[in-house]
Amino acid sequence: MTSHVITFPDDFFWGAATSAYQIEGAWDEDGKGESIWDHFCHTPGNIEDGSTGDVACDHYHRWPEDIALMKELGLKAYRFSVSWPRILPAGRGKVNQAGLDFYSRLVDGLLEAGIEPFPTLYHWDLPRSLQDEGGWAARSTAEAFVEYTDVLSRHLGDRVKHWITHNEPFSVAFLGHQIGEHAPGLKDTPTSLKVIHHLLLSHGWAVPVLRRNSPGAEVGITLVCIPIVLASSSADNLRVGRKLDGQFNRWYLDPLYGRHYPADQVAEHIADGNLPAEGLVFVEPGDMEAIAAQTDFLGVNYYTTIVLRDEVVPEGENQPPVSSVSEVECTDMGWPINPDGLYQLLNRLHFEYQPGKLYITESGASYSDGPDKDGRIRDQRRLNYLRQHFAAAQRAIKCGVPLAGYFVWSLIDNFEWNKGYAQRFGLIWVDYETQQRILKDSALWYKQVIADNGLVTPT
Ligand code: GCO
Repeated sequence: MTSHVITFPDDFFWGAATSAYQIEGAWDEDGKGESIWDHFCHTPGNIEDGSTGDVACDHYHRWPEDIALMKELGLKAYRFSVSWPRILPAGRGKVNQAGLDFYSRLVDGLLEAGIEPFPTLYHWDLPRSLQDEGGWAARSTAEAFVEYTDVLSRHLGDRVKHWITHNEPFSVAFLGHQIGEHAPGLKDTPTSLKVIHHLLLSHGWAVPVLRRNSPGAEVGITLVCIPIVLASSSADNLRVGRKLDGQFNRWYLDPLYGRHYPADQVAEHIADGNLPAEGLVFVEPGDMEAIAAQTDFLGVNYYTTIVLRDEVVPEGENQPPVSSVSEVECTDMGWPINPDGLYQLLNRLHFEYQPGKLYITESGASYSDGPDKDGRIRDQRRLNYLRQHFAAAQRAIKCGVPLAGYFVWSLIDNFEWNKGYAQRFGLIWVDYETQQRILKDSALWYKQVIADNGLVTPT
């Protein structure tokens, strides 16, 4: 096998990502309000290992140590999320100064270390009091989000140059409101459609607020994109693939880029009884224009693809023929590994939607490898995963895709939502008993990639 060296653009943002609830802990400290995730985890039966994010990685107290680790890796950028109930404990109204101060110190600490902060405003921890008023199914939550955006960006807007409004509206809608595996634990597709609309609307309304309070900053949104791999070009496989692509990808991308919700999907939802015959009754005049606000970049979270099997599926059938885990190589999450899917996705997004600039705001793999007897963590599988996906990203750049950065999910092992602490995505190992951090082999390798702004890849 031969190998060759590939390099990245000079100003490429090599980063790592986390989110507030998954790492911070300190769930009720310094005036923080309760979030829907606090409530969800405190309700027995919701989390597979019975754990919570009450302490998590204790990042709320250990952030200086964590920034020192980022510096050691040579990270150029760090994507984190802000906990809305730390800033506005009841979701709107009274501001909690201690919450603002925490993120202010974090941003200053990052800048001092030469690391560009990429905050995400909403990574799923809605203030519980807003859920009591209907959560994202209520239009008033989108209004409250604008208030929160205003408070936060007035405070950090002078120092933050990259803002991400939302993380994965798909997951909020699907996991949280359709299958009930995430907070708030609802199983109600009609409600989830309203939820998506209000999430997207709140994004659109937040864009001008961020532009006003943070002049010159880049503003964007992060979507999880899940390409569908067809098994054949049979009419049935194409039909199923297009439907899934509509559900997972186009329903979010199309409105954000000015194309309204996809008509084929609207028709399906009406046929399935998820929407009334009149269609999208919750869309008010001006909404679609607001959602399509001009942004500076699209953040893409990429982990996996859905691999179809070629089987005839009756119309209206809810379970499409998806390949089983034993048929394809998967990570510990049971997610098929497909670096080529990333290459194709980046090209598709650039070609079809022209978002201007792209960042991979999350990409990574869960493997449970822990310390060997000598204390070293040989997570070769994660390293291979990253190497292959970095190479796919670089191929896309060579094809003209304006990819400007790559954030590995995740900086450290953390609370993986309803899976608890069993799944480990970190470049850095966390011993949850002692809160000790250890750089895994993948982290040491990544450090070298960043230093070289490139890597050696087999051809
Ligand atoms: C997501 C979230 C992360 C997850 C990660 C692994 O994309 O689901 O942004 O919080 O932890 O994706 O599942």
